[in-house]
Amino acid sequence: MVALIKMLYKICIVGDGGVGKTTILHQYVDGKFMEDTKLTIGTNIFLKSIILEEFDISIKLQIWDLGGQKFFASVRRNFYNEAKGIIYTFDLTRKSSLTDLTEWRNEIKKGLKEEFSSVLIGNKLDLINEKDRLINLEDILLTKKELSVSEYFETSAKNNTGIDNAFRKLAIDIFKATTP
Ligand code: G3D
Ligand code: MG
Repeated sequence: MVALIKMLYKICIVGDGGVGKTTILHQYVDGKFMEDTKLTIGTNIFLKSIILEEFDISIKLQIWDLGGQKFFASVRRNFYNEAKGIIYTFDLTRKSSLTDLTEWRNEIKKGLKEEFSSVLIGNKLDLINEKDRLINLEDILLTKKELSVSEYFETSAKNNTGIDNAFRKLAIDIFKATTP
């Protein structure tokens, strides 16, 4: 099937430093687990093309990976301009990274006036033991509601679990939200 329509969507990935944002993007775009990503300073932009067969479209995702350091907040605000989608990311082994997402949402609300689609990712699934989860699912679902994301995904950037699904869902949400 030939993809007829081509789209370009800007997406921003946010969440506290160390949750795995840059590692997720390396895995998603290059198919590699980077053992030592440097602390992201400023912004990285990753490109990834995907085809949504069911809609006959080809989408280029332009994914902005923002430095998590608080002192960049003033610079960061501009980076949300024109974004159509947000990926909120937390670390399944660090509870504060989940609760901090509400602050991330407040920042985005200030910087992004247009409607946007969003999904939630709990990363580092490979590090947790199902029997004694540090963060319980109810708390995650509460945050999911607070952030008004469409879906929650658990991922491992180490094992490449769940990442494709999360981006695909976000792309579909954006397509549906922006196509008349
Ligand atoms: P950030 O971009 O959100 O700041 P990074 O986070 O991508 O720099 O990742 C921070 C650390 O977490 C890195 O380890 C990285 O290898 C690790 N990491 C990211 N995702 C996963 C995952 O799914 N599983 C595991 N086990 N580790 C992960 P270092 O040691 O370089 O700090
Ligand atoms: Mg980073």
